[in-house]
Amino acid sequence: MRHLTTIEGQLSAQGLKFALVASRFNDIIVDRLIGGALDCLLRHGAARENITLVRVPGAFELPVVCRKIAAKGGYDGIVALGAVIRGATPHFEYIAAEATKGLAQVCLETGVPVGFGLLTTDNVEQAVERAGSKAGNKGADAAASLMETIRVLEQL
Ligand code: INI
Repeated sequence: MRHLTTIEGQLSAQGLKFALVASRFNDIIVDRLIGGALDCLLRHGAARENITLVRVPGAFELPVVCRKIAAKGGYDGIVALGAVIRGATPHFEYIAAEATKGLAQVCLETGVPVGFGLLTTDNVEQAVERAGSKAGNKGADAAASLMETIRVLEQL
């Protein structure tokens, strides 16, 4: 790779403004995702006053609220956080699919990157594993990916 021009993003949140958009549904899980995302951004140089937390009822509401925030301007990126758990709902597939598609659409329509921190799991145990235990913290992962993406976009 020595002779390639390589563009890659640094993991730095310094000087950036973020919105965390988090659902209240399954808040025992989502609160851990918020904590993970916040901790990741702060440890990478974000200022607490440059992070805004917005709460929405459920995962289904994440896209419309993220879209408004992205279109309004003033934020370098958004972390969307939620948990859709199969056991808890017969319409798991619809909510998970619409939230996922909707968030992708927000990124592409507005150009504002959204970190995807929406858990879609078969049961509560799997969600707990991804919210700060065995399988790490997907809120923190989404925040790190967002930072990296913002830094790549800045260079293009
Ligand atoms: N919302 C979630 O974020 N996770 C879920 O697991 C869930 N279940 O199980 O139904 C859920 N439902 C609420 C939905 O996202 C909307 O808030 C609601 O339908 C009102 O529009």
